[in-house]
Amino acid sequence: MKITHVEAIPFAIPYAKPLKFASGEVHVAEHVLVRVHTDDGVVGVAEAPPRPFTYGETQVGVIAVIEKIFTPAVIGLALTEREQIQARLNRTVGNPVAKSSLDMAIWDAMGKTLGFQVTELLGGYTDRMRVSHMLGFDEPAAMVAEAERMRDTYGITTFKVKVGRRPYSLDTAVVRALREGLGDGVEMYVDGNRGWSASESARAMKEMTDLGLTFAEELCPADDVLGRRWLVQQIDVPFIADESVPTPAAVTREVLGGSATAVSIKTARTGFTQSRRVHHLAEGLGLEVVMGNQIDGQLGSMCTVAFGAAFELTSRRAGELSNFLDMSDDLLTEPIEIRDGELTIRPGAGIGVEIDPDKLRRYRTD
Ligand code: MUC
Ligand code: MG
Repeated sequence: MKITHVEAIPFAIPYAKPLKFASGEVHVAEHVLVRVHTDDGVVGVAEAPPRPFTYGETQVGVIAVIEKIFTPAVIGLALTEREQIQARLNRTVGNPVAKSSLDMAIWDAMGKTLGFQVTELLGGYTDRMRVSHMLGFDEPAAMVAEAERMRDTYGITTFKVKVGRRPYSLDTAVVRALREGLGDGVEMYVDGNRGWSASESARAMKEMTDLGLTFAEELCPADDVLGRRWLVQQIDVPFIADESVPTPAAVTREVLGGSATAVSIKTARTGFTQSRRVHHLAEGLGLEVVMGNQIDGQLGSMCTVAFGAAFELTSRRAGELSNFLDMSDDLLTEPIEIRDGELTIRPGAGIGVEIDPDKLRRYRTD
């Protein structure tokens, strides 16, 4: 059960369809595969997707902090000493994606050692989640066609629409076209990635009041403190904090400060250990929760569903689990599949996935 060795392996897999949004665009999944080895010969895996435009982390930075700071801090600890591991990781500020990948690989190793799925160890509420698909910037007709393809091929009926462009009419036209094209049977919400000002956001949301949106996410920066509070009071749907809440403390601050009324939990950013804290906080405060997507590959998406399925609150809403479909390939021996609008936990122990050695050889860049 003791950690003997940690690997941080860079890999790059191109996107067949790049994702574009207000704070950036992603053309290649330049991620890091993290493997935690134990003295029993068990290997836990997880994936770190660095997002420089959101947290300032890069692929080389993730590898450097894992190799130089985090690995020496956790070698020799038992997998079960997770709070001790957290305390040691948290001596370093920031680096949420690097910390989370190590935390999740440790949970995977623990599940494999004990013979339980991670979702069982976390809470075991259910074994599946409904899927929400994130639609990146494009022309209205192309975004409607993508949503129709997701609905017809995978049974997905919940869509998160990226907004935050200027003028905002570019985005309100898309949301209107989606509602007209897909009808009232689909659920839609919008995510601005801080692209608009508070007043632009208020005007855009007013223009879309007849479109039946479920949520609005990060329409303007949380750092525009008074503007953001004013906006949250203007609109009549829950306002999701995403990149403004990289830690449980930030959730408390933003929610109690009136800058958010719902929260996105991303396992890529808070792992399993810190995501559990965010979940408990959300439950205690009575917040709605959406399991978000950090533009994860298949391994990251399985981590999201492992966590989301563990609790009633996180499995109530569709989770953002489908953007791996836009990648040209992935690393798993058995690709994950969305069926009837749902993603299901794999039966095996841990996160329930295996890395294909040939694919890793093909895509690793070290
Ligand atoms: C999202 O929900 O914002 C885009 C940027 C990022 O940090 O995550 C993605 C999705
Ligand atoms: Mg977001």
